[in-house]
Amino acid sequence: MPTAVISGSGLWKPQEYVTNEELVIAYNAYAQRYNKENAQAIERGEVAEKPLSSAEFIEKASGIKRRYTYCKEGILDVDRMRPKIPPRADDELSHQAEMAVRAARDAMDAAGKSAADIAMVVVSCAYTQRAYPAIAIEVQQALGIQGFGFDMLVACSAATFALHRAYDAVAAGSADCVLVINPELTTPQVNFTDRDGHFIFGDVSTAAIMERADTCTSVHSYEVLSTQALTQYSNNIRSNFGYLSYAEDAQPFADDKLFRQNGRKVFKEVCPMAAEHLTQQVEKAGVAVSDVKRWWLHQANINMNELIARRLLGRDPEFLEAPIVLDEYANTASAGSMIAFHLYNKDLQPGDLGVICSFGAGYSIGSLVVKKR
Ligand code: CO8
Repeated sequence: MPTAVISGSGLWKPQEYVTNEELVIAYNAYAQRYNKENAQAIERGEVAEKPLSSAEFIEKASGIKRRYTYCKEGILDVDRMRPKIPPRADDELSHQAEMAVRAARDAMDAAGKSAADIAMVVVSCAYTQRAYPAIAIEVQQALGIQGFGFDMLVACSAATFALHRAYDAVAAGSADCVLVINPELTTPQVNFTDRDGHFIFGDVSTAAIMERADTCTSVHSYEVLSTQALTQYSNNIRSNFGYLSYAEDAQPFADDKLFRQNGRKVFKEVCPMAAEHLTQQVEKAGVAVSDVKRWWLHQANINMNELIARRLLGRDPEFLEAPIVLDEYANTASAGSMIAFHLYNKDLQPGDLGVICSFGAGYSIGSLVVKKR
């Protein structure tokens, strides 16, 4: 069986970003106007008053200071409260394909691969902007890649689960070189009028190349020692957005069609699941937790990551043991652990071990144990 390696990673981030302070000013103005307009119904108990948000709470509860936005326009406009993304014609590169292509080129450069080297393209993320034609096939065409491509949706575990598929393909011999891309365009699904969730997400795109070890020429490459996935059904993170709205005569952009969660429950349930999964995963790879030099964890909440790292290590982690990118990027769905990997892997030495791990909606947990070559 061929050995599979991650031979390059890529990152593209938008130029625009929104700080907590900007977000809170816009949300509070919206909430105060809403409460004024609905004062009598609130008084009668028919409508719930909108509570105010605070930048201090957001940073303390999540570790987030700001988030990149593919399109900032509209998000802070109290008359709109959502991004204003200009539509593109069918014969133009779609927004999400453009994000994907930018990160893909970065990963291909890092791995020293050209379009001719790649056999399979997987676009995997929390949402694709349409069902078909697949974004992966559009990206394939834009990059001039032969072979085949397909899209995958696994919410926050989309990147790790796609890397699993890439590993399987390389190991089985069905593709020698795979391009995995995670164009996370999350802000159109954020309810910016909801105090509990308006601060959580940002937009970004990540990519990685998985190939056979014997074709790898990259300076920084990682042998995949093992992969592991776990899913367990939960309604605690949910979006009902989907194509049935048309037939259900449902409002396609109602609150239940946007991202919503019971964050406290998710925190309590997912932390022990993730810690247990990771312990089993490194055991399966035949290594001890203490041998792992770096944990590239999913980035949803700083307190969550610190708790999981403490459970694993029995002490607080050093920054580089489990790097955090939440302050700058916020939660970027599946891209979080890949941003951490991309920014913090080049200092590792040959033989050093690391783990890439995601956890989130589904619930879903995915991980890969890797060794620097
Ligand atoms: N400002 C001020 N106060 C607030 C705010 C706010 N914005 N929000 C809540 N509060 C208040 C609450 O009302 C509460 O007040 P009280 O104590 O008086 O009742 C108090 O602050 C504490 O509230 P919480 O208990 O809710 O606060 P937490 O400390 O639990 O923090 C978090 C909330 C940050 C949401 C936290 O629970 C969390 O991060 N949980 C983990 C969630 C998680 O990991 N989710 C994964 C989601 S990502 C994913 O799966 C991908 C989905 C697909 C992508 C979607 C793209 C759109």
